[in-house]
Amino acid sequence: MKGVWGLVLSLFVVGCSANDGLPVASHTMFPSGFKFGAATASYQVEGGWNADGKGMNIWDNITHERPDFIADRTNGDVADDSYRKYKEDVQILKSIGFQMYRFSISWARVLPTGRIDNVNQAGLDYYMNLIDELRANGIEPMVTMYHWDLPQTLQDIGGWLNADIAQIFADYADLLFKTYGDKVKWWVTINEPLSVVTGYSADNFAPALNMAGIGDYVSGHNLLRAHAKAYRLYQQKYSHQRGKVSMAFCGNICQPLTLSPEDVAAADRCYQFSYGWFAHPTFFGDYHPILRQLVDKNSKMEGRNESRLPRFTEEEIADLAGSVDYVGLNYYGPLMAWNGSAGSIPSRDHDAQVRYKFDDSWEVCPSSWMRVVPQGLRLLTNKVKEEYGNPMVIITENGVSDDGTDPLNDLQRISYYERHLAELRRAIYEDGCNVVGHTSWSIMDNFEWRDGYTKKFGMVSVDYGSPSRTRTFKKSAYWFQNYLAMHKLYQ
Ligand code: GBH
Repeated sequence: MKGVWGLVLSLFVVGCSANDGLPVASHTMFPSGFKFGAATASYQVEGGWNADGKGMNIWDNITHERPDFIADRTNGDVADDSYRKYKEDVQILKSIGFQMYRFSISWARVLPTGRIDNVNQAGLDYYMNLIDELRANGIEPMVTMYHWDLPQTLQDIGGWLNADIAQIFADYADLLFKTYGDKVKWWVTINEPLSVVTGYSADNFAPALNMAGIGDYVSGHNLLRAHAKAYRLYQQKYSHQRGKVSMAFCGNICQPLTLSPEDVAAADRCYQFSYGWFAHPTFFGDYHPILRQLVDKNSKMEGRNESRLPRFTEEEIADLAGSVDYVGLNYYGPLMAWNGSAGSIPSRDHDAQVRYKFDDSWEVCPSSWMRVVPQGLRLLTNKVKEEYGNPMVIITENGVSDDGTDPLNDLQRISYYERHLAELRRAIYEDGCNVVGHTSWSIMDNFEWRDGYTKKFGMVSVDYGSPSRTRTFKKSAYWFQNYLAMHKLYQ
C-alpha cells in the first residue's frame, strides 16, 4: 500500500466489512502483487525476417511459398517492425501501466539453423536490448521460447515429429537461460502445444501436414519431451537464477450441453484432450488415463499393433512429473460439449468422442473461432484448480479481435476485458483460485496467422499503410490505462 490515497482507500474498505479476512475491495480490485501485462509473439510483430543473419522459419517459408495460405496474402516480413521499433513498444507498455511484457524469441533469429553450433550474435543482442529496455522502464520480461516459428532447417528433418528435436530444443533453451537468465524470471517453453500440433494434424497451420490422429500425437509427444528436458536443465544448471518455468496451455473449456452424466463426461474429455493433453503430464508425468484408454482402444479397432498415442520412458515420466512452476493459461472463449461421435478416423476429435458448438446466445466477435463468454475464464481457472491442486496460474493470453472498420473505437474489447477481469476476481476471491497475473493479447495489432492483418487483437492500432507502422491508442488502451491506475492504488 503506497501513498495517501492508498491509505485512505484501504481504511475505507477495511472499515466496510471483511470476508475471510479480505477487505470488501477484494471484490472490485485485484490482490496486492497481482501482475498485469501484455503479450506478443516474434513472428507476429517483429518483421526483420532476414535482418542481420536471421535464419528462415516455417512461417517465413509457408507465407512466401503459398501466399493463398493467408486471408489477405500478407506475411510477417515487416509486421509491426518491432525489430526496429522495440523502444517505442516499451514506451507504449509503460504509458498504459503494464508491469510485465510477454514476448517470444524467434529461434531462427538467435540460431539461424536451429542448432547451437551457429549462434547469431546480432539476434542475441536484439533480445538483450529489449530486455534491458523493459527493465530500465520497470517492466518485467516474460519470455516465450517457442511461439510457432520453427527454424526451417529443423522442419526439414521432420520438425516436431523427429524425436531428436527434444535435445535440440533443450540446447536452445540452455543458450537462452545462460544469456538472459539473470534478467528473466518468467519463462514459457512452448506457446500452445495444442496449436503447434495442429500444424501436423490439419492443413491450416504451418507446416500444414495433414496427419490427423497420428502426426499430432507424435509431435505433441516430442513437445512434452522437449519441455521436460528444458525444465530439468533449468533445475540442474540454472536454479540459482530463481526463475519460474512453464508452458502456455490452450484448449477447450466446455459447458456440458445437458447435465446428463454422458454430457458432463464429454465436457471433461473435451478439456482432457486439449488443455489436459499437455497440462496433465506436466503434473503427473504421463497422459491422462482417458487419453491412454481411448486412443489405445481406437488404435486397436483400426487394426494397428501400436497405439497412435506414444509412450513415455520411465525417465521421461520422472522428468515430466512436476515440470511446471506455475500454469500459463491462454483463454479466449469456451465451447458447449456433448457426448457423440465426431471427426474422421483417425483423429483427436474421434478419439475424444465429443461434439461441440457455440451456444446461439453467446456474443459474437470478428474471429469466427471464438465467442465472448467471460464466465468461461472462471470455469477454466476452477477446472485447473481442481485438476492439479490449485497451482499458481498466470493468464498468459486473453483478448478479442476487431475487424478494423472503426479502428480506434474498440468498445467490444473494453467490455471483454472489463468482464473477464471481473470473472477472474471472482475466481480468486470467491473460489480461491491462485491466479497471480494476466497478460492481455495483445498490446498492439499484429500478424494474426492465417487471418493476416484482417483480424486485429491489439489495444493499440498499427497502420500497415505507413512505412513507419504508426501506432495509435485505441479506446481500450486508454481504458486499460485508467483501470491499471486504479489497481495501483491497492498495490
Ligand atoms: C493464440 O491462439 C495465439 O497464441 C496467438 O498467437 C494468436 O494471435 C491469438 O491466439 C489470437 O488468435 O482459423 O478456425 O482454423 C489461440 C488459439 C488456435 C485460435 C488456432 C485459432 C485457428 C482456428 N488459436 N485457431 S481456425
